[in-house]
Amino acid sequence: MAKTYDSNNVFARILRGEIPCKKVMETEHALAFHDIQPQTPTHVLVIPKGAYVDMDDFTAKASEAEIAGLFRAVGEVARMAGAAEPGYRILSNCGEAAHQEVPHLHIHLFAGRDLGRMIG
Ligand code: D5M
Repeated sequence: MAKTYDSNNVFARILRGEIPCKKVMETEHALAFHDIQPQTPTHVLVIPKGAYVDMDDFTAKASEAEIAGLFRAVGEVARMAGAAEPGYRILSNCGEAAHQEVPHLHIHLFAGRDLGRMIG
């Protein structure tokens, strides 16, 4: 079922410059900024600039360039943060079952400590 994008969600407002963020980097297709409630020493959110509700919406509708651009940005942010070694975790909550809070696709990047073992 097609999802309706709420253009007043907090990340849409950040993209429009209506509310501030602690920017890490920006490219043609993506914006990365620090999470306001960090769960790890490094906790960055990477979002597409296009209006996509979640990973399901994004992978159904986005162009190849947007998809590549988002994932390139995730890798670049991890390298910028010095996290490629010893490593990091990425996660994207998609929909109600995953308790997604902000309805604009975002990829969490966690790093800066041992992240433990997590499956499911
Ligand atoms: O995660 C949503 C995440 O978004 C959560 O970790 C807090 C973060 N958040 C909420 N508002 C802001 C602002 N204004 N700046 C930065 N980070 C923010 P979810 O996967 O949807 O549960």
